[in-house]
Amino acid sequence: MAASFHRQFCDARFYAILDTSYASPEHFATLARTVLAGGADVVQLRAKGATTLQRVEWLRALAPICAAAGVPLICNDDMEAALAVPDVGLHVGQDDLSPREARMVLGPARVLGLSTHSLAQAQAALELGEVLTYFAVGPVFPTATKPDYPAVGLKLVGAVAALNPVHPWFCIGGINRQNVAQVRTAGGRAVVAVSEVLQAADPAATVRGLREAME
Ligand code: 3NM
Repeated sequence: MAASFHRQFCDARFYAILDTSYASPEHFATLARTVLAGGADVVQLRAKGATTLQRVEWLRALAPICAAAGVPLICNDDMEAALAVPDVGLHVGQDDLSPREARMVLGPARVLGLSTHSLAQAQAALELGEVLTYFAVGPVFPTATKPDYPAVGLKLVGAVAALNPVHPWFCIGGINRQNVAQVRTAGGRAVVAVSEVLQAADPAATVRGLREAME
């Protein structure tokens, strides 16, 4: 399933998230172009508290920009919004729709990602095989973007790397230009960063720096 994305996600080093907690949706199109110019390999829309209708509107604006760059566009935690826009993938958390249910509804062709927060959850993700396109591991460091989740630390990054996951996987949570090298050294292969990029004076250069640190 979604096999056509496997290689692309394996090659991905930086996954950008456009998050309404840090940026106004009116700036999303410009921001998408900026993070793509910096080399973002994946773009996600994360709009907690927005309506499906709003997410669909924002996804529709982002879709042609991401498509022109050949970069997958993912919607966080809203199946209905994802399905409303051609080729948009879905990211689910542990408390959302189960990955198997999500895959059944989403169909075989679209990207499906899952958040994991422990070794057991990462192992369970691996057992999902082709149901999943990728998974994320975090929060690696404490983060104001997901304040209710305790940091899992670099030790979990090392433990997941030791599993030799067949799925592409991303480290997320509190990752910045200062600590990204530690993520790489611990065995991380690709990263996601939200606040570091969206609060940067130069988001494109920040993406470039984070991406290069993972190459
Ligand atoms: N998911 P920042 S951590 C959205 O562990 C999100 O699943 C996480 O934002 C997880 O780069 C996180 O600003 C926050 O820390 C990432």
